[in-house]
Amino acid sequence: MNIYLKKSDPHIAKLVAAETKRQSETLDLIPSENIVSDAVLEAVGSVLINKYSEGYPRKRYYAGNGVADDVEMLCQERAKKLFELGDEWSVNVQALSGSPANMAVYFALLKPGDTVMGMALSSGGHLTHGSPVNFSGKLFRIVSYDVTAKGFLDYDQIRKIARKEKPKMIIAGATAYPRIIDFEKFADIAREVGAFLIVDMAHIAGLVASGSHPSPFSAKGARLRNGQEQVLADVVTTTTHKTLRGPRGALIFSRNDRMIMSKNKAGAKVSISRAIDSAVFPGLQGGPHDNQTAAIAVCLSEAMKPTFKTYGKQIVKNAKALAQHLRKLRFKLVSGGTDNHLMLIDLTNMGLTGKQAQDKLEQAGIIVNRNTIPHDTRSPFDPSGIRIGTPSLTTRGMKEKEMKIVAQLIYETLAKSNLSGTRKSIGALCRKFPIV
Ligand code: DSN
Repeated sequence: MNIYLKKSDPHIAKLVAAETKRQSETLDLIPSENIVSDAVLEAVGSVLINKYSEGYPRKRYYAGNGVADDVEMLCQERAKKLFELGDEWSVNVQALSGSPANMAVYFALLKPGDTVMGMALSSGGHLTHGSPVNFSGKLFRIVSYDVTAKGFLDYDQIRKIARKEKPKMIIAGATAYPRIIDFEKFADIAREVGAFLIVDMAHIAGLVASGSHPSPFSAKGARLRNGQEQVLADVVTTTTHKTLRGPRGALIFSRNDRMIMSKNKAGAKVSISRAIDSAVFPGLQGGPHDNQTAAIAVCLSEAMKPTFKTYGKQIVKNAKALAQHLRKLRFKLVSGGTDNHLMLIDLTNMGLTGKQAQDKLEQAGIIVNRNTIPHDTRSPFDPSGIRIGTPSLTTRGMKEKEMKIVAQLIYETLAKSNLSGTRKSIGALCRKFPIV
């Protein structure tokens, strides 16, 4: 492994080896992380990295882009096929990651100062859903919605806020929400107030692809009078490296049959998709990372295999099993459990802060991230909870039986002061389910 790197830069080679060892010998419960296939790794490390291809397929600014065009078009075709999308949908595969993807949507559809509704960071929303420290909160007028004290979305409350504030854009999606998101209700609210509905499905894309979470694209079975499926979101963004199990990257799906006023040509109209393409390039980025696009295409093809369907369903089964065993061990879970790949543990009854728990778990070999719980009174730097999820352990092949062991190991780590026995058990479990 890494024969050239070892020769030319032993220092970096050593660090890569150390990270490989760390990943192999710890249990990764961070719900936004996963383990990519060797095929994805090879595509990321391929010679496509050498090429500049500013522009879009067949409309590039540099020569020599025949292969880059084929890679990008194949990636687009696979993305649409995976999520079963028709001709009315287009997909941009160039945004470098989730935040630039969301930024492109804001810049395509809105003017600075326009009103946007998104989930508050403290309730589980993402920074780009309107946090005051992010471009979204700095450039736009944000009206955040919260979850209830028990941790659930309250759609009546969201509708009330939308009616009062008349947002131009509503964002549905989260980074720390353990329950199903009702995209039909969000679509209904957005239509009523005349807002664009943007779904950020970064966390759950793999679950949507495997049929383990309702689709944000259309309500299957619900037909409009003209016989078309009921359309939900106008735009769907996602990263490609969480439950979708691909490389770092993003996809922006948008309706090419919805027209808006052009920002570049007074009085002219363009489709949402066209406006988003222009916002990504040349609006925000230069050349796309073609090696990353190729690796996304690989992960999309992997996600079309029947084994991925089984994988997505197992992620949820494992999360439910882990939640059940944690509850038996007296852990308090926000909303009482989970419907998806993650859960939030409220540590307030345990005399521990999120940071203390995160650090102690890391010492034992369990990797989690501290997280605010709804209506947290502590700061995000040392909040009252931790967030855990099952995508990575499920990739390693663990099932419900192992989730009982993992729950017990979390309990022991947080309850005991001498961790040597627990550390050994974690090491043994990791060896039984290797990452490569
Ligand atoms: N940082 C990601 C997460 O961990 O959920 C969100 O972008």
